[in-house]
Amino acid sequence: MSSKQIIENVYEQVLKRNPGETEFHQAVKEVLESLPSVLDENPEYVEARILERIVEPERIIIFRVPWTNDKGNTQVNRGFRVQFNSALGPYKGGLRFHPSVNLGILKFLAFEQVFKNSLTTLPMGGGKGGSDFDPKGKSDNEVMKFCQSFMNELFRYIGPNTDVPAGDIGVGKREIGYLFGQYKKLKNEFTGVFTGKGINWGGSLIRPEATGFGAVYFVQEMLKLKNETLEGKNVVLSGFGNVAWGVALKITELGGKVITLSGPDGYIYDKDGVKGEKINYMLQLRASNNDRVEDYAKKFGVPFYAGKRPWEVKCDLALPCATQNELDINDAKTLISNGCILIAEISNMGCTADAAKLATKKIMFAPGKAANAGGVATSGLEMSQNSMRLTWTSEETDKHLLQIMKNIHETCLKYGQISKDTIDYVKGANIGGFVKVADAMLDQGLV
Ligand code: NDP
Ligand code: 2IT
Repeated sequence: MSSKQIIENVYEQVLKRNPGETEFHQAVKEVLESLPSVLDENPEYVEARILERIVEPERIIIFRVPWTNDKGNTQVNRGFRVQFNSALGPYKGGLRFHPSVNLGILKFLAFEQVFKNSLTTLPMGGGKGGSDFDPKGKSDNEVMKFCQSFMNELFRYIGPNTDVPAGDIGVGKREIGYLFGQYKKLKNEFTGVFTGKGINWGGSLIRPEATGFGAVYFVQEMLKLKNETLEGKNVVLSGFGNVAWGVALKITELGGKVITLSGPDGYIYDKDGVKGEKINYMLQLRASNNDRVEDYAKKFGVPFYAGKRPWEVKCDLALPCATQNELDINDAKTLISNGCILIAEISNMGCTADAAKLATKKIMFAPGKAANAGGVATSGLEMSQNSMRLTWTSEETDKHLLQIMKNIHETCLKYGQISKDTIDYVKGANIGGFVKVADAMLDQGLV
């Protein structure tokens, strides 16, 4: 059977076994499509059924999360942890609290995480979890109650050598604090079971900034290949959360100008650039739990476009930083015809498959599993510091982060250079991430 046929069969099986999980299908398809040449060169992967095994999570935990709101009413949410692959290390990946969360979304995120974590070269397997809990409008006390109940079940399945969660959409330092506190109480252990912890109780400097900083370092490497820099570039961002904040800081520091931010309500356009106190204000916006970016427009007197996405704004670089499939083929066409030279996914799977393919062909395109790996890489550095029971300076951590992002870029070139001028970063990241996991699975036998 040809490699292409093997891949098609595996994909058919994924569709059959995981009905309705469209985001998971999309993520699997994108990885499988990168692999024909790898299977041709490595028949041992076919023999050992690596593809069939790698698309199947090792374990999924689904649980009830009951809690009481401030009025004393009982609420019930659903909690999840997808422990996808532990060939390279303990399961590692964030928790997402958002009303849109379902099993298919968490499986796509956990699957992506397996290859992303492999690309970092640090010893981490892949996992993801979360809940359909909606933090919007909840009091601190309600968030704490929810987190404690969530941990009352999850604590059985995680640990510093088993599974190490972190943040993602709707889970930041506050939530990690409540989750960690409850874990500590239940286990009577102070260990590095979470990353993204507060700085004075085991967290790493630079972790809050790391996803954004790392992504900008990656973009810098891409631009270097075209003899370009960030200096003077107009950058369109979506989102206004933790990741968008880190990107805005680093782009501004390196001489670029961030001209948009967006939320579920629409986008703001700031022709002078989101800089200085405006970047700090992003943190307030996020912490307000209001889901609104319009407040920025009111505060700084800039235009707000209700119900619209920022991709219609003319720019040099477009960086989706909010959520999956937030930039589609029409957005990509608009960006390209407006002169955009680079799209990098900083949210996980920020672009639809056809948008990513078009951008790879016409301009430069980076997939999330490469571009946003700096967040989890710095989580890996936090784990190292916890194991050694010491802390590194910002400079030291940032230096490691920069080097890791450069290495990931090199890996993408190694496996993704398809002609002198064209690099298929999707292919490069998928193959680079896959081979390490596949080899480790071969070494460890049929488990
Ligand atoms: P935050 O919760 O801090 O911010 C998320 C942003 O995305 C908010 O602006 C949020 O608005 C918006 N958003 C979320 N869901 C939707 C939706 N369905 N429609 C429109 N907007 C939405 O999360 P992060 O900044 O941490 O995460 C942003 C992206 O980066 C995610 O894709 C995440 O997976 C990815 N990522 C995060 C890493 C990290 O370390 N935190 C690491 C690597 C990737 P609102 O919530 O108000 O709807
Ligand atoms: O998508 C991601 O890589 C994250 N949300 C960060 C995961 C982590 O374990 O730091």
